[in-house]
Amino acid sequence: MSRLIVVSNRVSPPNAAGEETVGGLAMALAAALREYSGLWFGWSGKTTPVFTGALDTETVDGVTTAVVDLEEADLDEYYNGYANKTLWPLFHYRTDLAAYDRVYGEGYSRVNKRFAATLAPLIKPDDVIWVHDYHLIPLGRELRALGVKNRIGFFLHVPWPARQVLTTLPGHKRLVEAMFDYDLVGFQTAEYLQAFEDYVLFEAGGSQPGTDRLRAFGRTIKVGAFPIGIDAPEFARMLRGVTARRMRDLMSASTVFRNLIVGVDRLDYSKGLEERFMGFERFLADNPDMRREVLMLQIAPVSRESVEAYQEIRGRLDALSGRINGEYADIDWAPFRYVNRNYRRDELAGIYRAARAGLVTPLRDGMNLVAKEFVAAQDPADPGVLILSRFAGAAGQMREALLVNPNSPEEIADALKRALSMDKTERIRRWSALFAGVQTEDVTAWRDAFVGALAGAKERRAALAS
Ligand code: ADQ
Repeated sequence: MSRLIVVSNRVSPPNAAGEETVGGLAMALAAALREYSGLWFGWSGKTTPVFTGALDTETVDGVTTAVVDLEEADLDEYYNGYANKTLWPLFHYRTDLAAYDRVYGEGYSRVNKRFAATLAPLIKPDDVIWVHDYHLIPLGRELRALGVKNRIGFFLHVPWPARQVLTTLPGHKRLVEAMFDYDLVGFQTAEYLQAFEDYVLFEAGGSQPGTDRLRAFGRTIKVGAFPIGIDAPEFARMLRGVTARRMRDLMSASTVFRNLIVGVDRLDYSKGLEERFMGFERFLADNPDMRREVLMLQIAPVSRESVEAYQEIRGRLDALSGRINGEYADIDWAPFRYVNRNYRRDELAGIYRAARAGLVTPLRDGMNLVAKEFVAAQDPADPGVLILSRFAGAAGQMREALLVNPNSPEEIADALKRALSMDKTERIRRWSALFAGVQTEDVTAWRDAFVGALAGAKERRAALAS
């Protein structure tokens, strides 16, 4: 079996797998690599005055991580700049927040060149390379420029926007052209894949030589939809552990006689938190008889704090949560708990299990793993109800959730009422179908589907000749 090289912006240290807190992408990749004895390459998360390309490597359980420091300017222009101020908002349909600055674009291309130059000497002829996410779209192109002939695949974790949105990005064609240096390009859902095809056919003047092939810029690539899942066996193991059980008991004790509604997200404007808070407020206003029977817990650790849009949304959420409790709290009860810290993954598992309803209402989301974790954590004999945004990638697979338009506080309020009034038979029926999907379409299935498709992608040279 060929060695798998995974490249992503951030790399989680090998000993962070398991219960420690790491992001959705990092957890998925750690799980994906475990069976491959592969190499995981990316940024260390640290900065250095001058870029040296010095690698810090570590091998644990057969997985080698190799990380490199970046310069301060790289952090500003590539990570906080082009990745998080330009591409992230744009790919999440927030053209109002997207900043276009040539300096950011230059930083993005410089860092991708630096990553390529640092990685290239580590690549052996049979290695298969798998590049992840919007930070690294041009990496394949830079590796090709250095003569790397290996199979290289790219997977986008976030949504691919509609052509009309993407074309607001200066230099959009260059970005898409770079994707044609991969052998396989994967998206989370058929909808994002379709949006990509639409761009290639109608903006780039390309063609579709086969159902899973696209041709443009003089090259043919393989494309596909590969919905990511959670590490289901690992999650089940955590749920049986003492920390998860203790957390569930703690939550149950602190919500006695009340139904717990839970939301867990990074504090990000794409997650629909303002609309969600207003949806809960609306529910309290519309349902005086149910008011004192509920408690909502929103966990939202702050992220990307150096980007202004994140500071602004934080202020607005603080104000909204204060307003809800100010309006509805009583001397012995407050309806809303809003917490800005991280929890261990096994603690989260226990929190999900104690909840009667899970509110997962992003305005846009590539997939959303919290929806899947919530389902995986439920008690089969008395499961909670998942309320899910129709604009999360997960909605395509999780049709038995209560699907809502996350822009509408009224729809969220109605769905909450429905979830909290739902009889056990219906809850079990919906949950069983959701759980079956979460179990089978898990992270291992995702990895195998992508790596299998990449192995089956035609040799690059053959593709060029076709
Ligand atoms: P994210 O935007 O990070 O990921 P998501 O898929 O929901 O979104 O993953 C978040 C992960 O972080 C979950 O595993 C969750 O348990 C964890 N998490 C969230 N809040 C936490 C907290 N307070 N403490 C501890 N852990 C917390 C991106 C895309 C998604 C896509 C993933 C994977 O934006 O659409 O699903 O990558 O492809």
